[in-house]
Amino acid sequence: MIPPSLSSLLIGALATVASAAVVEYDWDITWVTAAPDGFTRPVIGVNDVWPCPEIRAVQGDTIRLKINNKLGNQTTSIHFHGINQIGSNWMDGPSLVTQCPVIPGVSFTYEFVADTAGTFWWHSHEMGQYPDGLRGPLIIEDPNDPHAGEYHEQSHILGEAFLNPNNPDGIPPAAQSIILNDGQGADYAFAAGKNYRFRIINIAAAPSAMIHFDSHNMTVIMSDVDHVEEEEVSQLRISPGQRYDVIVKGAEDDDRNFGILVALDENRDYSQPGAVWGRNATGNLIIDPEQETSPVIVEEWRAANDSLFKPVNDKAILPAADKTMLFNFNECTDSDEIVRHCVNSSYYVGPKVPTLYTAATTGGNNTKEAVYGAIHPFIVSSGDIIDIVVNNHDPGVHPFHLHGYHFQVLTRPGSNAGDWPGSELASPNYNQEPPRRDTVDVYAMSHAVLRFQASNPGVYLFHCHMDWHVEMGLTATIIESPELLTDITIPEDHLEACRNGGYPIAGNAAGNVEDPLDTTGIEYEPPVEYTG
Ligand SMILES: *[C@@H]1O[C@H](CO)[C@@H](O)[C@H](O)[C@H]1NC(C)=O
Ligand SMILES: *[C@@H]1O[C@H](CO)[C@@H](O)[C@H](O)[C@H]1NC(C)=O
Ligand SMILES: *[C@@H]1O[C@H](CO)[C@@H](O)[C@H](O)[C@H]1NC(C)=O
Ligand SMILES: *[C@@H]1O[C@H](CO)[C@@H](O)[C@H](O)[C@H]1NC(C)=O
Ligand SMILES: *[C@@H]1O[C@H](CO)[C@@H](O)[C@H](O)[C@H]1NC(C)=O
Ligand SMILES: *[C@@H]1O[C@H](CO)[C@@H](O)[C@H](O)[C@H]1NC(C)=O
Ligand SMILES: [Cu+2]
Repeated sequence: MIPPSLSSLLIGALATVASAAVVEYDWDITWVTAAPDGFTRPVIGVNDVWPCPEIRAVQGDTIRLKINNKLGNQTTSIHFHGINQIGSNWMDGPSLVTQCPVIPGVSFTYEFVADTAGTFWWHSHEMGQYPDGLRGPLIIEDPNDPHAGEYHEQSHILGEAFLNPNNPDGIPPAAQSIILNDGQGADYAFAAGKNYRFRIINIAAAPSAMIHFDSHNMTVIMSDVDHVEEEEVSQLRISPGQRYDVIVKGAEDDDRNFGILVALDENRDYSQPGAVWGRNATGNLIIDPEQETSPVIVEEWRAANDSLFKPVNDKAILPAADKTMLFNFNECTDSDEIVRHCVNSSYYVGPKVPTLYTAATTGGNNTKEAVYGAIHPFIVSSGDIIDIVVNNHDPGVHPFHLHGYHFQVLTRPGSNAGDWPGSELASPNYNQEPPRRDTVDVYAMSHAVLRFQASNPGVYLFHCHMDWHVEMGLTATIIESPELLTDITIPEDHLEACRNGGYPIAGNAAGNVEDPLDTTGIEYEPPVEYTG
């Protein structure tokens, strides 16, 4: 049974929507051969087609997506990035967190309410798989869009790095090329004086992108799915997982075609003077198809500071935290001398039982960290105000993503600001009207403080969204009100997916039901053989 507090939340949400529809998709997940950057390779598509389709619904609709794994040789799962899954945590998607991996030959259905409007995306949340192509936009239209009528048409642009999955040295691969809108370049019909809304999504595996429209500013209206006060900017930096909705107005009295420059900064500190990013690609705003577009010149990359955007709704900073999750990120090595990414000196190692199922089946022991194994469990209660403090001890910029919530960014200094000095020293400088988002850059040798109020019992990953770093262990798990998870109902086809794959569905991280406090069999070291 769904705990009463959850059902009333869900019913409340549904009751406010007049004409909610069910939007259904039935997808075969298949290998396809494609050449998005001119280089032919196998990619993972849907119904034998790649690029993968967009999911689109209206706020309040129910999205029902059935996937049939026809890959033959890989397991899969789908995450809906930015969707909070209120009352439906088991639909969140990450493998061995809220579900079992879906093995070849098996079908699995996701169903959730599209309760928030904005620009989301969906992607595989299974072993570094989305860089092979299994990802796409998820757009939820707002029936009461405050910007309705202000722009001419909707389109999206995807800044994406296309990566080589062959990686014998275990070094995170560097991007080999950029693809825009799943091809070489992104062209848009454009006209002077008209406004266009762009939904920009970075679905890359690792690199962040700088974006600049030649001779045009962008008016930012949303960061991730949160409305921000309109802000005119010339350059944006967008890291994997992040989205921006912007309006671009065609310049009057200028009928040239204009380039859109997307340059990968590879997560180095772009604020160094004179930085040039050689891996770049252009799209085009086409006014006259007969004309050439002149090259885009950027003198200096100086992206807008997204921690200064102003929220439109729920402006005030939440009250002081009840609990602080410290997340110290260091590079480290495992017992096989393989480089890992550590949280508090240890790396995430996946359990045998999905963490949500462990919480649901270990009774009163589900409030003890020991039952969860090497997942960096952090147990909180619904109602608690939580601060996540990331101390980044790495010389690169890393984008951190939280499942299930859009947090307030209280402080996010630039590079070399050092560790968080503690609440007493830091809190007087917190932004009193902090912007919210679900993926935030944490700068090199610096920190960030992120705040949210727990309100939806479940299991939530917090991880770097550079997909290779997830594989290297850079993940923690927030477990909210486990005592309310003991009687959740997991859909039968989700349990069937576990049985089909030979995964246990109950007990501690090793599947021990009799004695959940016995940690025998829990893995604390990653498998030597990487099977992704
Ligand atoms: C799985 O099949 C695809 C398509 O035939 C192939 O490219 C890939 O290398 C195979 N192996 C693994 C481990 O994915
Ligand atoms: C873009 O906005 C800046 C202020 O943020 C302004 O100085 C500049 O003139 C604008 N450029 C264009 C092309 O509108
Ligand atoms: C884009 O890349 C080219 C080389 O491919 C480089 O010459 C140019 O400076 C880059 N542009 C920017 C603005 O970084
Ligand atoms: C990291 O360690 C600190 C104690 O040093 C602890 O308070 C915090 O909860 C740990 N964080 C995680 C994610 O386990
Ligand atoms: C953004 O603005 C904040 C607040 O003024 C500042 O601390 C930070 O260094 C700025 N730059 C970056 C990259 O966040
Ligand atoms: C925790 O598990 C142990 C067995 O390992 C059992 O004896 C104990 O009753 C359980 N505690 C709770 C609170 O359920
Ligand atoms: Cu990272």
